[in-house]
Amino acid sequence: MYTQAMDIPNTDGPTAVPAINEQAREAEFNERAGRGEIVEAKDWMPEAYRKTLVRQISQHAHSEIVGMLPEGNWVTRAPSLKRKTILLAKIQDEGGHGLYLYAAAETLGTSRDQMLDALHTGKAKYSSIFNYPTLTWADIGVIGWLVDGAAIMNQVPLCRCSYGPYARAMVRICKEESFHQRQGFDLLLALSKGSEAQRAMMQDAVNRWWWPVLMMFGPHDKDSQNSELSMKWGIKRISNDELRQQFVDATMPQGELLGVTFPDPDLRYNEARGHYDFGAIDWSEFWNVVNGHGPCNKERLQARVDAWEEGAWVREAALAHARKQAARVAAAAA
Ligand code: FAQ
Repeated sequence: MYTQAMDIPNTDGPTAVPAINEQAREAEFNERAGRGEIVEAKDWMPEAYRKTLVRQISQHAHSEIVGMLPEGNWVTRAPSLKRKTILLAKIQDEGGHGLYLYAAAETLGTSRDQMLDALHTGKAKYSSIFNYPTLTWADIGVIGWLVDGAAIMNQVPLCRCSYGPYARAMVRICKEESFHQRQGFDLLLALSKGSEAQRAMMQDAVNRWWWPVLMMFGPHDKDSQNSELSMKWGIKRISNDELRQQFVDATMPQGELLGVTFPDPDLRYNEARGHYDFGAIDWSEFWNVVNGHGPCNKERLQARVDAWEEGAWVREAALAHARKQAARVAAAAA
């Protein structure tokens, strides 16, 4: 906990005591973060730490709820009742992840309305991956296997993030993501044992999703403007490039089991490095998508705005109900 050694006197009143030098307070914070101590919502924290956490957690929350849309596209067309129930459960989990994350960001003093407004007005980012279309049923398997697989790789270290509410939310999220990854792999395993057309559909989906999935980890470390501070504060524990490499290494044997190839002629095991080498990522595509010009950006944002507007009556009804309940409790107490 960060508060004990930092009992800062109240400086608001007439008996105000001069605040401890900001720099010294920040230095102490940095030292504690460096030791791996956990920061809680009411602890003192530098404004920049609070700001970057709100930035990352709210973007993460937006990614979860926007991420429901590409898969939602296939609920009515799942090939069996079993696959439909699995898909529904997965999509609901993603909605739940968004809620845990919005709640974690709210502990930093930002309201859910503010965060959603930033999403709806296009000011907030969400993961680039959800701006690609789901064209076939195999895309649902590939999202589970590769997109959730990449998400787990990135999110397991976040369970050790220095900010307690975020780290605790991530523990549960990672458990559920693990089910998501397995259901995707299981779906693809079924396709791999199917007809020639089903195997071709799976290969086509891998070809389309592979590069966008590698982009999920963010820009190269040298171009990652937030990494230095996030690593110093223990928000990020492993860099974008290291996580991307871990993901490629873990995925290759799984691809072999499914009998798929990857659309990268430079992808091969490098004995000397003990890792897979892979080709250059097209960063112009990445920034194009991040800046709102991907294949589905407009459609995704519009779907969220429509859901918000069409759900207004539910929020109003819930608030009216809460007010009525509160009035009843107050009347009973009187
Ligand atoms: N898309 O300086 P860095 C999921 C932005 S959840 C869009 O390296 P940072 C589950 C970045 O924000 C997937 N923007 O940034 C699921 C920054 O801009 P800013 C989401 C991106 O924060 C599965 C700028 O580029 N996961 O998949 C992306 O240190 C299936 C420079 O980048 C998380 O959010 C991108 N891919 O590292 C749901 C995990 N990459 O903010 C449904 C938490 C970078 O300065 C279905 N987030 N940018 O304006 C993180 O770990 C980090 O924020 C990174 C980026 C690693 C994403």
